[in-house]
Amino acid sequence: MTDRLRIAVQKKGRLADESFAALKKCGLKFTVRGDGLLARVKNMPIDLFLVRDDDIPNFVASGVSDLGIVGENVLLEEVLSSGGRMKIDTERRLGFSKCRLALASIEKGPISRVEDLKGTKIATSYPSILAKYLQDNKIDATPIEMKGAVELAPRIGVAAAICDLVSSGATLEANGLKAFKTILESEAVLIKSLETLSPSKQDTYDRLVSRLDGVVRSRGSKYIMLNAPKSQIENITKILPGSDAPTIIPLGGSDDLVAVQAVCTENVFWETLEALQDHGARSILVLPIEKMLA
Ligand code: PRT
Ligand code: ZN
Repeated sequence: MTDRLRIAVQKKGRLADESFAALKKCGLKFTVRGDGLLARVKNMPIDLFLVRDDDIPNFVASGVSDLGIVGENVLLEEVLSSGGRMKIDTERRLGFSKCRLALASIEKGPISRVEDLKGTKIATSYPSILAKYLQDNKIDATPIEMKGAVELAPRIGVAAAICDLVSSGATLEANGLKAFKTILESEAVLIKSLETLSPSKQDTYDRLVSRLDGVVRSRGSKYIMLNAPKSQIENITKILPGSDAPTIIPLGGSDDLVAVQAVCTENVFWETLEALQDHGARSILVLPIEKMLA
């Protein structure tokens, strides 16, 4: 029935697994099968449309889907290439599939700065984003659209530079290329159609988004427990990454030691634990957080 909330997600690829994982962490139960276009969520009135990522913005803009999960790079490219006609709300940044769209050229070649691009051809799968960047920065260069294998363009003489997604940088390096300018930092976002949701869909949407917020917040968050001398509490609180008000509990049989417990919203590195130890913290435990609800 039409009252099921419809979400467009990538069927297969770099975005798909993490999109499915995020939805599953929100408690949605579903199975993705072979080449089906639809996955029905069993325990909530939600249907997932399984499509190519490039189709997601259009599915949402046209109202075929109420929501979508897509990379900002694809969203911006589709919106720009529609000449601004495509209208979509971006509801949330989801914190996964992070990458950057960067300009790169042959390492130790003649192009190592944006100014060197004048009069060149630049191969990219993101011609609209690149054209806008060139226009905004008054650079006279020509985007050459390639659907794939962009990193091969300089070697085969198709273009002097490329504008492509980078995450670890290994692909650039393997092709003798070096990034010299990031033009977009991207991550997965939740997008929404401008159409008003029916009250029952709105209710499903509100529950889903509140859970998604919890999933995003708990990602990378840790629960820290430790014992510490009372006199060091102020120093210890300063060291705990991204935590505001730790819980402090007296320890039975000790006037001097207290137990400190805190949610840390940033990564807890070994260096942090060592600094805590230097301030007298002992029995330090770092635990993963599975869910968080405000
Ligand atoms: O079939 P469909 O059209 O759905 O998928 P697709 O082939 O267009 O996209 P896919 O699955 O490759 O990527 C989906 C989304 O994942 C992208 O739109 C980005 O938002 C995000 N993402 C995150 C990435 C990367 N990281 C990434 N590294 N997408 C692509 N890459 C490629 C990049 O193009 C380059 O070829 O990986 C290579 C670089 O990686 P490193 O680690 O070597 O730097
Ligand atoms: Zn794609």
